[in-house]
Amino acid sequence: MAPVKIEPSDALVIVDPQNDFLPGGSLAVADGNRIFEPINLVMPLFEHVLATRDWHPEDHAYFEHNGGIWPLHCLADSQGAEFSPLLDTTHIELVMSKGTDPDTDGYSAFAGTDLAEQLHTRGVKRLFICGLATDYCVKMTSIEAKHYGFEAFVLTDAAAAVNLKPNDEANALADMQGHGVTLMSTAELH
Ligand code: VGL
Ligand code: ZN
Repeated sequence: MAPVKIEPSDALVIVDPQNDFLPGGSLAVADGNRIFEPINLVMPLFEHVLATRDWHPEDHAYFEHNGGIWPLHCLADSQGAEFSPLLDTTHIELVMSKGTDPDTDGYSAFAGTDLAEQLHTRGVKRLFICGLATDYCVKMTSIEAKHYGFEAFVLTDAAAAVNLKPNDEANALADMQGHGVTLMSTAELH
């Protein structure tokens, strides 16, 4: 696609750049660490930088020990829920916790949070979404962003997938495009 010029009404949204989703973590994305170089590089270009964090209670319904599909991860206040030391946090103006309700999956950063309101208050119109994981929280956040009236772009070099099944990433990318989300690389941002 053509280069995209970053405007003051744009926001970078970094989804769940947390230890548990990275090598050594309990729900590790194999190549997750590759996202940090492009993220740290583009962060200073944005007027608004927000991050989300998966922030679960131990009784969350989707944990394996409660009959769900996920190993225990991102327990609120645990080391695994901390941001990766590879992330430059100096430009982040707001951190949203999500997944705090034990009965909803909380994949979308808009689920159970006031993210839409926070963005509207700041006059934000377009979201450039990156982080972890492409096939869950990045996907659901970008699709829901459209529902809330934002233009949504996913920075594919700055996002990585869990890939429980080998095609999950490709399917997620197609799904996002089908919902009007634009896929692009950080190299196309100016
Ligand atoms: C996520 C699975 C479970 C994510 C969070 O951040 O994409 N995936 N919880
Ligand atoms: Zn989670």
